[in-house]
Amino acid sequence: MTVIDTPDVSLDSNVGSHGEPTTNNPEVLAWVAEVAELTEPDYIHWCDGSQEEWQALTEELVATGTLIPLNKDLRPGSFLARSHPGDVARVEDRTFICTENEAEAGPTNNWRAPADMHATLKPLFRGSMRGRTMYVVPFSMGPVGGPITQVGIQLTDSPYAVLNMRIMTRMGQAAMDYITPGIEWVRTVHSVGMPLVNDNGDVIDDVEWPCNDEKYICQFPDTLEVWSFGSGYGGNALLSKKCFALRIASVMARNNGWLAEHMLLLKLTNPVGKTFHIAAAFPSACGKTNLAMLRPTIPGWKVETIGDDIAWLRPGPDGRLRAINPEAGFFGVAPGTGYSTNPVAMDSIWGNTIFTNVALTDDGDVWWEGMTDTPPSHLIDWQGNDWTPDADRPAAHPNSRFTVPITQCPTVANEWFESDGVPLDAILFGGRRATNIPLVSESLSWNHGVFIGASVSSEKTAAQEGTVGELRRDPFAMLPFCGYNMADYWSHWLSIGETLGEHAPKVFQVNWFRKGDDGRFLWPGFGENSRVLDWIIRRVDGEVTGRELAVGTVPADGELNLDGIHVPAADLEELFEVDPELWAAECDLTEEYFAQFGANMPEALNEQLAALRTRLTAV
Ligand code: GTP
Ligand code: SPV
Ligand code: MN
Repeated sequence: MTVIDTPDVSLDSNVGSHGEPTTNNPEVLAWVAEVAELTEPDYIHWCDGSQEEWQALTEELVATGTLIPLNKDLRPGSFLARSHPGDVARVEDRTFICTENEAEAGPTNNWRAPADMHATLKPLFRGSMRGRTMYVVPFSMGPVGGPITQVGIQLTDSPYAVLNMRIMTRMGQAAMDYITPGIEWVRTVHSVGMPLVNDNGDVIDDVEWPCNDEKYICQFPDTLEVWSFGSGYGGNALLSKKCFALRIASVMARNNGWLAEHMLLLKLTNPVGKTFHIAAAFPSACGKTNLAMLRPTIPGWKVETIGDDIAWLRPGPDGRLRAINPEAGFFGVAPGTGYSTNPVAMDSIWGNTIFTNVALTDDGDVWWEGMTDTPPSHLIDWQGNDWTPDADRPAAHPNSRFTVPITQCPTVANEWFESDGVPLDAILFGGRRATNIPLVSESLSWNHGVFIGASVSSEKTAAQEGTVGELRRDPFAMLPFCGYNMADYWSHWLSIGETLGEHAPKVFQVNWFRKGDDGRFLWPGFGENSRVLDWIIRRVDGEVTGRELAVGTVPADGELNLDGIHVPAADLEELFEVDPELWAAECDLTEEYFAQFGANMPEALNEQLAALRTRLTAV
């Protein structure tokens, strides 16, 4: 992608379409009119996704101070945004699944009846876009018209969201042209909830990051709708992402025999040129982007990136499970990303990138903890204040992010551009666990794999509001993202396994985050994770046998390639240690966790738990 220098294009010029709709689909026209009548924007801008539109919007946001242009020589075409300090992450306690019955949403989701929620939202959205422009943002999740692709439109009063949507999705006229009568599409509405004219007609000054203390992130799966109010940040505001591609899509998937998952997707080529495809579900900020961009440290292997956050999986005509990444960009965690950990990400963000809540250097570039070993001697921190290394607070917010097109990723796989998806060879479940969970283990069957996915727990991160480090259950890394009853979701996974039969991918559990008593990570992680992928692929290929433990099959002595690194023998042993007592306690907690699902709980998973207990007592 080339960087286009900043010519003088203002929003008044012939960019996108301002008043004039870019579709004659009566359903779209009626819906846009209805939302405009409710929210009362000054103007409606129909986005065409063009470079000129990008140019005009970034210029406007630079003028208002929402975007800070970065040094063109160091980070061309790139911008920094600083959010309101209270609007820095997804707000799970303000996220609702709105279905007729509470049981459909299940015990792990916040639930409201659709009519109730609409009654709550109506007064909030009434006049909420006064003084602002409402952008009509058509987008395609997957190549337009592909067999796994879905389409949607976001209405938003946030030009920052529009710019991010243009990176994160295939946004623009091609998507709008595809949305013709008879095509199913998802309706999403977003307002930052800060009108510029109040009910008395008084004009209010705009701020750099408008948002509202009151936030609602509401999914209506029955009507394929999302309504999001009060936040401009990430998964709260880029409604294609978690709201549509996971919460709404998981329900579409259940109804139509496919799966919408919080998974990275990668293509692996082994030393003899054979290719494999792996999907991996890790909770937020637990290593998906890093694994998707892995640079192998063992010779002969090649990793190419297909996706880093979301995968849609569907049994294909050949009977295998095929997967696409429905997104077109990365919304990646900045802290911890550096040349020593993720050089591919560093090379992706050379330009054309929006940074949110990172620190600004004196020469107009960006910095965050972990980008380099030593920080610059002076920075402007994520809140706009002077910062020096002796400050007792981080310069970048722990959930600061970069938004960048996937096409800038030097390892992007050709398969990303294709619409049929890749056949999966292995599915990985992971989490951030200081104890108990081995570095890698293979499930004993599909159903055991579903049990492993269902019982994942992980330490909380900065990706959501709340206490970092607290251990919580995050089944399939989908706790905040499953649009229906989690136990029914597990049943769906079990039934997909039946459909796939012998074609089902093998299922593994991994954990890069096990710690020694002294608190240090036992496994070097990052590029060295290629050693684990190597073992996984050799299991898929039947080249190695492993050794069976109560919790699954782990590498037998010598099977894990450790050439060229030194992992002390004691650490290696600890990485695979399964303490029967600690695991018995883990089983008790799993039983307690499963109990809340009552009659919805699939019997096959209770059986897996019982079988695990039996295996644990047999050792
Ligand atoms: P979301 O975008 O929130 O879904 O996160 P993600 O799952 O893509 O996580 P990401 O790859 O951005 O990693 C989050 C944090 O974990 C970063 O600070 C990484 O540096 C760190 N991390 C990733 N992989 C490893 C690893 O193998 N070992 C260790 N110790 N840390 C890792
Ligand atoms: C996550 O939290 O899993 C993310 C970031 O990928 S957000 O878009 O905010 O959901
Ligand atoms: Mn994520």
